[in-house]
Amino acid sequence: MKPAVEWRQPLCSADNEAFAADLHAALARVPKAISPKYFYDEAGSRLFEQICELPEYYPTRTERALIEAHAADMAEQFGPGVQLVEYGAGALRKVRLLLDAIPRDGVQFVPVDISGPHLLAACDALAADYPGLSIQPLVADFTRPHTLPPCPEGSRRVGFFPGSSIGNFTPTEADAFLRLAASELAGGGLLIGIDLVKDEATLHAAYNDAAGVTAAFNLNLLHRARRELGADFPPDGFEHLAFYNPAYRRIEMHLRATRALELRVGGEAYAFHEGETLHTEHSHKYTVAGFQALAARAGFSPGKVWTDANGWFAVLWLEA
Ligand code: AVI
Repeated sequence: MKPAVEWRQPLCSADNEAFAADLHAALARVPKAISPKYFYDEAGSRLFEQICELPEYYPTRTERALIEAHAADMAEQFGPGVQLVEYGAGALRKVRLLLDAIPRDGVQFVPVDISGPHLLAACDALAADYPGLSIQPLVADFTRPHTLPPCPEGSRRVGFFPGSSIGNFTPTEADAFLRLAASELAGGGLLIGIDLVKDEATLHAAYNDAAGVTAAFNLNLLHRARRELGADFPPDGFEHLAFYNPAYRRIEMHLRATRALELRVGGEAYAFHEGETLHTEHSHKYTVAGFQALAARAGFSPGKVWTDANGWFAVLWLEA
């Protein structure tokens, strides 16, 4: 069967080169640390989708329920014509709830994601379910300079950044992203989901699920390095580690060496001592006021806030 949309393009070798360069830098630094963006190859994106359905992983279902309950109110903030830019678009599930609340002819949808095949498959599915919707996917790292399609005349450009993905940025990266977003969304706004500070047990369980899916997601980074770069990380040489660091209000994920290791990546040798970790992700938890202050420094004015009854998650409207 013919695909609903024909914008497929192969990922370029630059993706592999960037991964190789960043992995070398990650293994050479002390302590060893790499950007979590490399989790999201096709296998990693699939594992992340499974995480979102886990009973322990509350952010996805809590945010989904918030958007479901308040989509019309959220869409009202956008105005009548909108170019909706979803940053780190993934499976395009949550945006459907918003799209259902906006007249189809009043929206151009621009999903931006680094994982090309995954994004394009999600766009096919969206196009099939929303005939007539204008979709302009962009395969790009949205944290780096990129060019959005021009905003249709009479429309406001609105960003959508759900899932508390901003929590995976360092404070410096979050500030840089918000500044970039404030500038490209000027005259419009940003609808953003943030995970809130809460009790440690709930947080710990969310990143140490009983089924081991989060562990597989974390370890997939090493499988990816083996597959794409020929790195010789031994399969049993690392284990998943995730804990809440209250000083930084963040969950930290690491890959911990189960024994002393010597390994090679593309001709370079690296050593791990037993227990040494490669820091793979941090997931910052915010307060609403703290996040609004961060956004204000980047050029946004605070708008409406929607939170659940437990106060676990918040969706914020920010005017750019
Ligand atoms: C994508 N991001 C918001 C997730 C999070 O909760 O920080 C990634 C994740 N890592 C482990 N589980 C989920």
